[in-house]
Amino acid sequence: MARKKIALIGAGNIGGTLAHLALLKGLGDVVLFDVVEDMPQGKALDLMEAGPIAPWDCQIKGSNDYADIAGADVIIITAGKARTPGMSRDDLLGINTKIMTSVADGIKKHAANAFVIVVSNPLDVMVTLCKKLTGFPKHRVVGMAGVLDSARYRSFIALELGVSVESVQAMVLGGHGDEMVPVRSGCTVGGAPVTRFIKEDRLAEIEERVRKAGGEVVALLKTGSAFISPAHAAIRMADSFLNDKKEVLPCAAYLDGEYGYKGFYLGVPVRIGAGGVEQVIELRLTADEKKQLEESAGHVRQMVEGLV
Ligand code: TXD
Repeated sequence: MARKKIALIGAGNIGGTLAHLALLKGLGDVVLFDVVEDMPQGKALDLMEAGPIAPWDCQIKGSNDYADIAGADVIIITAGKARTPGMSRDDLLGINTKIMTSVADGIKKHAANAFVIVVSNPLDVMVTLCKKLTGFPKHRVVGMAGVLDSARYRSFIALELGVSVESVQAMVLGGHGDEMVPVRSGCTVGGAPVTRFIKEDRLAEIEERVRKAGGEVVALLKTGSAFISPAHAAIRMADSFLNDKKEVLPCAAYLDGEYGYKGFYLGVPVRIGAGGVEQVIELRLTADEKKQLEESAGHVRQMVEGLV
């Protein structure tokens, strides 16, 4: 069976890490695209030369020509500016809107049947813009945020309790911003509710750290934002699509009435398989979680109003 084809639009910190992970997991052949001349070709050559050692046989090509993404099964978009200290994700709106416009044009022309995972910030706006500009159906355009935010929630709970991260299940819904919604009522440790192990006020502190976790990394790195964990998150989504795993993952998905919202993207649990976003899963939320989700949805709606 011919190998799948993965096109990475943006060969920066996350893009380069995505290429590495895709090859390590044998997900398919990789095209690493960027507008910067030669840089993707250099990263691709370095990765190719790791093949005999790793080992992997999937091919990787660096490119500055959209024609090279032709026939891609999945596209992961990280093209755009990243935050530096003092910036909010929303501060990236202007420049990254211009970048997304050029990216959407390229993928529409050369890979019109691909499943598209958007990573660029401000995520909820960029994924909305990508769908609008490509005209792709809602099941083939999704945003990566909730898998990362939920992993942060799980990491901090596991750290607090000294347990394996694999024993902690949790989801973060809503927009990828300070209003994101850690779903405490669904957070479990070894299958038991987290509230059996951690007091409410301490849980609130941990959840606030989750909301600000991106900024915490930016403040420490000083020259950019997190890139290894976002890459793992996007690859998890691509893997579920390419291998029809039907994982239920929190992602920015287009809502058509689910959770009472319609016509824009919001972080909700979805089933990802060969059909892309195959289903939006509606969780039963507490009254407080519903209120938080409403506030988050309000911020996203405000950001996406007036988009093309
Ligand atoms: O959870 C999430 N969704 C977020 C997303 C988690 C972390 C980072 N988040 C955002 O991803 C971040 O705020 C940025 O908007 C993107 C990419 O972050 P990364 O850290 O990879 O940024 P880099 O290293 O600056 O890489 C961006 C690349 C860079 O090589 C540019 O040359 C390229 O994007 N770029 C373009 N590629 C294609 N086409 C165009 N027009 C273009 N413009 C810049």
